[in-house]
Amino acid sequence: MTPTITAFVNSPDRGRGLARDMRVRWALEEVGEPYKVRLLSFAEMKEPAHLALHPFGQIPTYEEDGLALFETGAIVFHIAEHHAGLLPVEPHARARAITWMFAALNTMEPPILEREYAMLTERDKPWATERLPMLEDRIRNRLGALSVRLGEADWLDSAFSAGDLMMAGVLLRLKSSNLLDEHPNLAAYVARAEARPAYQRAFAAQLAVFTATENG
Ligand code: GTB
Repeated sequence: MTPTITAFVNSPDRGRGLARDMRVRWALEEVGEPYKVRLLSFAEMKEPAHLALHPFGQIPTYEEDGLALFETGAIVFHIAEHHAGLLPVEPHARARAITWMFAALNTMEPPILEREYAMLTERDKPWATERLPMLEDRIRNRLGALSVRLGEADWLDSAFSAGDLMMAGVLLRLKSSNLLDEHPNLAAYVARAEARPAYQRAFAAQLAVFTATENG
């Protein structure tokens, strides 16, 4: 059965591929699995029908054969577990790839999100100019360590995996800052991920939603 995912009908990122359905679309494209998309407004995301799928009233969700999932990490992991191409078969390499997925979501993404929220909601506070550099230094700390680990490699653990998909998906959120460029190997890593045909297809699909919405 073709899976159905949910996405914003009118994404606040204006089609820049930053909403989290992008990571799910990308994973599905990597494994060559066709999918359907149900588009939702913010209001629809908070209605009972969607809350039954996603307790926090967010996107993305994933439905297939009576299974309903939420949380991008869980969805991408499910896709990677059920299709070849995103997780190595060798057990240790597989466990390491899964570890990178967790590292992306639990170690890299939180300080990045904290900075985004601060920029969106705290800019007018008297202490904002003092807090922002502190938040950016927390991100720098993580990027520095990740940069050392990646070194000159193309991907985090030899072949591209769901760990790289999740890590690049998280790092992409920094593209509008100069933080990534402080580490040329990380900037190149993200560019390599974006150049993947599966990423390109996923990006085009989510951009088409925004373009269609814009044009009424
Ligand atoms: N932990 C969950 C997951 O990983 O799936 C988080 C899901 C989540 O935050 N979903 C957001 C959402 O539904 C959309 S992606 N928000 C609506 C709500 O909570 O009511 C987050 C997002 C939104 C906007 C931009 N942007 O404009 O750049 C980027 C990312």
